Amino acid sequence: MSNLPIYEMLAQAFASEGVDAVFNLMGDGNMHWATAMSKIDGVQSFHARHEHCAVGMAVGYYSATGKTGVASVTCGPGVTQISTILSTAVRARVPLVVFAGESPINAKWYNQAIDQAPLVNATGAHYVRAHSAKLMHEYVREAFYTARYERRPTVLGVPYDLQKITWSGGPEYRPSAEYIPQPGRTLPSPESVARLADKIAAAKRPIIIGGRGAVASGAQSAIEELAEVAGALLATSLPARGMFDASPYSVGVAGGFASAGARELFAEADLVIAVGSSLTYYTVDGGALFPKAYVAQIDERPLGLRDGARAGDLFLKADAKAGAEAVTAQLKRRGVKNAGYRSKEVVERIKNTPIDPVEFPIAPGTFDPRDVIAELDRVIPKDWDIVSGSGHQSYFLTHMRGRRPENFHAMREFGAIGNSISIALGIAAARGNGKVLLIEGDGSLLMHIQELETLRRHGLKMLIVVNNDGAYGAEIHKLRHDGLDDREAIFGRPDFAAIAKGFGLRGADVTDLGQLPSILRNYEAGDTANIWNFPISDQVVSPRMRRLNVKGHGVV
Ligand SMILES: Cc1ncc(C[n+]2csc(CCOP(=O)(O)OP(=O)(O)O)c2C)c(N)n1
Ligand SMILES: [Mg+2]
Repeated sequence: MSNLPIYEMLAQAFASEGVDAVFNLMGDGNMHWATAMSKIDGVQSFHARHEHCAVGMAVGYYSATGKTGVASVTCGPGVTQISTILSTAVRARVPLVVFAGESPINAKWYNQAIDQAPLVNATGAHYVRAHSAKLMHEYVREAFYTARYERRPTVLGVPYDLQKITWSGGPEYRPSAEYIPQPGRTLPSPESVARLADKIAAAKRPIIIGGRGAVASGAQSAIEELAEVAGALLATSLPARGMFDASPYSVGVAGGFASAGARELFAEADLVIAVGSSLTYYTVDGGALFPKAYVAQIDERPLGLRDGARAGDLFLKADAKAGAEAVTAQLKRRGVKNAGYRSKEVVERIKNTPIDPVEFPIAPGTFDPRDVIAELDRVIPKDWDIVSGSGHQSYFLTHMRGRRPENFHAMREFGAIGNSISIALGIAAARGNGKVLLIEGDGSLLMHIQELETLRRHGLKMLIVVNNDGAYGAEIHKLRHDGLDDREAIFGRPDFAAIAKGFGLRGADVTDLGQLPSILRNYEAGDTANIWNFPISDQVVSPRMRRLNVKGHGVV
């Protein structure tokens, strides 16, 4: 290993961590390392047009593959650019390692020098200052260990003059996997199982919410069996959306985005069991979703206080699958088999209650976004990945049915717009099958429209649907409600078909929803990304927005 420059050795250490894709934007601080990475067999290199998006692509890559996302940026301005996406990744608990240059450690003055660690730490991410040439292996291992074991984004900062000195050699790199404990599934204590079984035996209207932890643990059928014995309805958090879509007892997504029918059923629930879901502010709709319910959690790391609120009354510390199985076994031993909340009448209610019954006037030449989503849901095959954009329009796509949670991507916990194009690009890079659909707002897409060039240059194929209301919809609906002039948030509907063409992609202006099957065939037959522009009404206000407006404040 000797005679290697440190950047080369660092690239090899990253490869030893199993890295097979890197998302970069180069500068002095990372270009040597990025070039060395690109020469390693089996590593694919991508280059974005904004650092935020390089990291966003790495986040998407993780979301599609479950592998640690890896990005690289230069020092100073390269690092200041990524604070929003780091915050987003921290909230979504994404295992992510960002290789960042630092300004030269031996320079007395350097124009791009800033103290990077506090900036990164302010986002909640971990910062590794790699300032000793001797300890470089330890630094890389710490970065991957923290990212993977703690699911915490980590930035590895290496002064770029240090990167160029010769690695003095040392023992072979030992990857983080050798250090990460593998204790197996956590089993619940018998007392906690008995307590929950008591509650279930007495419950008349239980609902189980499955979250990301349930997806990761492969708990779907264990939860479905528990729900059957308990007579429980099924729901999911937003990130686990789709897990129980095949069940007639599934009410879909819990939380602020829940359908009208789901809200009615949750309002009467007397027991809610969260399995592998930490019951965020979003999932419980700020406490408004199930006010009457006793709340139990089955989780590896149960939280009593979540997002400022009490998150449960009873806690089973357990892996989602093992916990659900233990409770089911206990109920069976006791001979419990409840009808609970399950009846023909409830199945009919779930089937027949519209997602949102409220009607709005739709101006000629515009669509009701609910019709756009319903038609997309019908036409887009169920095995595609769906990426949620942001803004007001993101409510509607939540109600697409029949897609696995592994194929649904919503990293929205930080509430930032503009992230989804790069997340979708990372997913498209991982899948390489053209079956990725991003559904985005016009304002959010324009925030990082430059990435259409990345899409084109790397020959990635995906479909972008723009719900184009010609405005910052989230803002106009709030301004209108508060009786203010909405014009400051209205920009007119951008011509996304022309924008797509300008970037060498293909675009379509949808004027009739009947066009979808044929434009989908065109997309499938071609080899470039497509943007479909849907002029949507700015009069349709989502139920979530209507409730936020009534409250006068809330989490977007
Ligand atoms: C980075 C960032 N800037 C500003 C906001 C405030 N904001 C929330 S939603 C929104 C409008 C987004 O517009 P668009 O993508 O067109 O979606 P729409 O609300 O119109 O459906 C804005 C500006 C934010 N959440 N994040
Ligand atoms: Mg908009």
